[in-house]
Amino acid sequence: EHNRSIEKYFSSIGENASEIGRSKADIKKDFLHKLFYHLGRVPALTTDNDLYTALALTVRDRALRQFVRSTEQFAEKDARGVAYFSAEFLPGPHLGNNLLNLEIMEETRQALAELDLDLDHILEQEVEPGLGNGGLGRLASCYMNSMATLGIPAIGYGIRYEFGIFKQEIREGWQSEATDKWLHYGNPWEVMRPEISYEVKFGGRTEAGTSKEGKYFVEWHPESVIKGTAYDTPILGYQSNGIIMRLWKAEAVESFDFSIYNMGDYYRAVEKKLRSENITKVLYPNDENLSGKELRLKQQYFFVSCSLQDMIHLHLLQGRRLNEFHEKFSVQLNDTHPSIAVAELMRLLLDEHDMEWDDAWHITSHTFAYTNHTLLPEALEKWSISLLGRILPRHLELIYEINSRFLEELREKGLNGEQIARMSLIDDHGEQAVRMAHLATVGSYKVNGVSALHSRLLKTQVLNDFAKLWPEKFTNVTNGVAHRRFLALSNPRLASLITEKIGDQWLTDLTSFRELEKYAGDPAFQQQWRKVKLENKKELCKLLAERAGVEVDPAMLFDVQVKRIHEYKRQHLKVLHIIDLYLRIKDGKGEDIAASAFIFAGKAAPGYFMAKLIIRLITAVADLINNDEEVNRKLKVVFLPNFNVKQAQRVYPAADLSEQISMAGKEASGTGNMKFALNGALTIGTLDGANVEIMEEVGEENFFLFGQTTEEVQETKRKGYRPYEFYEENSNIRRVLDFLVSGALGEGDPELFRPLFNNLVQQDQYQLLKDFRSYCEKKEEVFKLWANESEWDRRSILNVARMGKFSSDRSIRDYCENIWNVEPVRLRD
Ligand code: GPK
Repeated sequence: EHNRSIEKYFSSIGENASEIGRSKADIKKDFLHKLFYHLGRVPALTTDNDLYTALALTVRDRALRQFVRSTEQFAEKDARGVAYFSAEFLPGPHLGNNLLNLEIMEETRQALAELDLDLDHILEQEVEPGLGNGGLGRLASCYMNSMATLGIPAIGYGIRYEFGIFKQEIREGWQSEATDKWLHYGNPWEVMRPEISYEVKFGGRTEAGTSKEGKYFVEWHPESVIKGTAYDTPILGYQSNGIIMRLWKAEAVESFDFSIYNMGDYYRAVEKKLRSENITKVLYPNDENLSGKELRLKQQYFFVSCSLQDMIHLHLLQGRRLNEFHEKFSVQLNDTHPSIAVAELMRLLLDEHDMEWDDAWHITSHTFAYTNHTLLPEALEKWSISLLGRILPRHLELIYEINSRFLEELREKGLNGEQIARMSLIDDHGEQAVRMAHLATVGSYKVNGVSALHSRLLKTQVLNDFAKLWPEKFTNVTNGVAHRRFLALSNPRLASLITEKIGDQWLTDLTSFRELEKYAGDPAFQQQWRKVKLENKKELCKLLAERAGVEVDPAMLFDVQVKRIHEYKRQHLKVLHIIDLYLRIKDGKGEDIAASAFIFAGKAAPGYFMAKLIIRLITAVADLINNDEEVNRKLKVVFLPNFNVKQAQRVYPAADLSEQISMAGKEASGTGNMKFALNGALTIGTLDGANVEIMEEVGEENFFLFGQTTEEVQETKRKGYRPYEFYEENSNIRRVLDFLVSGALGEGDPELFRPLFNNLVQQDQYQLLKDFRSYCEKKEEVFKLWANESEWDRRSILNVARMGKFSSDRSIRDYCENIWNVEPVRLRD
């Protein structure tokens, strides 16, 4: 039943702009209103968090208005929509970004100034939602911003973790982890939707039967049922549109019997409630490594089931028939984390909506598209049959059925037994397990990698059999970044300098940066460019002093590597080089070395020993160098703790050199590489992931390329790589490696870094020693160029000018065209 008065008011939200104004006076009035009436604060007792919350609520009203209007317009057009399924989102702080997208930054700043309040101080209060590990989660959030900007009818579905990625602290040089209590002060951005909730079943058994009409059916008698409730956060695009990120929180189902007579049962019921809520308690902190934990599987299934039920509900609510589901929705699977969705949609259609197998399979396999984000074998998800069968017995049956039909198809095509075993959804080596990448590939109508190189390797290696079978299924979408957050918002100095020169159309069309090329050689422009960078570096210096206790001279070359700590990303390659420089200076042979600040940041998975040891190595080298008067005017080393989106926004604008030094073939794309270059850093990098395309765009002459290619890496391995030979034959390498175990580092314990030493000398699976010389030589070129200020600036300007391709707006357009078949809806303002 519709309420006419409400409906009338609703439509006036669109027409009557004064309902929710954008002027300084409106913002000021609403802010005070929120402070007094929403938070109930008297001026004398107002805290910084109250001010932040009041402003956030003021802005959220405006964001929700955009979302409501966009939704109405999408509905009117009956447009095909996208559901982005992701176990991770890393939105970063919302407030500043929303002010930018609503174009009310200045009005807000002034409104607050009239109240003697400082916007920047208030922005600092926000605790960001760390609901992701790194690149994959951040990519999902960049895509949300671009989908909103382009007017794609989209929704992001995920998990409302109560505790996000741990907070990293450095204690005596080691990483230690603290719980991320991001909801402690409340979350003003979300709207809880108690009426939007679904039941999700777990465990138990299935029972097959035949109905009166002679129809075969299966009933699932679960062991437990958990309720998922929606929490919506508006995500704005630039200028007008808004979409939502819908995150599910697990709760006990209401039907729980709490009216229990005896104490024992009451406590049992309470325990059950607590167990239910466990599902969305905490994000698993393993990046590109499977946990294999039961709770993780439950998380994946829980959010996927809620989301699909929600979509079906919406679909039917709009009076549509289920057999056109795939015509109305495309579901993008962000890696295999949500890939159980293939079995779940089948279950919903077959068991809950009485559909026949062939119809259900047609819909399912035309609904999903799968993005692969890594080729690392240890990251390819597998769930053991015994675990899967225990938690999701019905899904295991369905997976078996999908598999037997698929294998039959392969047999008909004449594939041999070996090929068929390789492609099976079930891995028979050791403990039987379901290969989730195979399930996702079979159940999707498109599969994509995240850079040209990665997509090629996906087709020729990891999913080669599938690519041969269904060549047209495979495609590439090179990653991109939200340039509004990572340039307009986080680097306002550079943004205004650029806008002064070429206007502001770049905010919605990054390719217009090309116009900067003609100023690259202009000495006056170069000087302004340099000044911006210097100011940004001064600001980063404050952060480094505050958070890492290291004083850095902003005139130094800021050589930065920030990303998750992983052996394949080779942070230790950079460390080996730093030790080499240190030893050279100690030898009195350091004249040609540019004064450099080597900055690192990134989290290590709590159970990843080598990654943690690499952090310890960085802090040990930092202690040694920063406290040595002979070298510390020339070199500084800093490990900035707790890298997150907020810090990233301060780091990228201040970098001179971007380190993208993974072993070729291992980094699927990288996105930090794009953020650095967009902010004017030059890149030293291997031909890996999107580095290849970055170099293509900016020109080889403006990129410090080193190391082996993917093919060379594979050739080295094939021939039997013996890193010990490099240790023996290259005196530089030997000197640096021996230094690791000399007792000069750490607490004087020569055994501290022995595991690293041994690993490099004996295995070195990421071929650091093989690439070491080439890396060092490239660094000499870097130092030489650094001495030539205007040439460095010219290349920096050219890098920025040629970054147009790497906006996530372009990536989303690619998804629309190649995968989703969705048209942007031009929205009226
Ligand atoms: C890939 F497989 C995974 C994963 O579990 N987590 C993650 O962050 C990253 N990634 C890749 O390592 C990056 O190369 C890539 O740019 C990013 O995903 C986004 O595609």
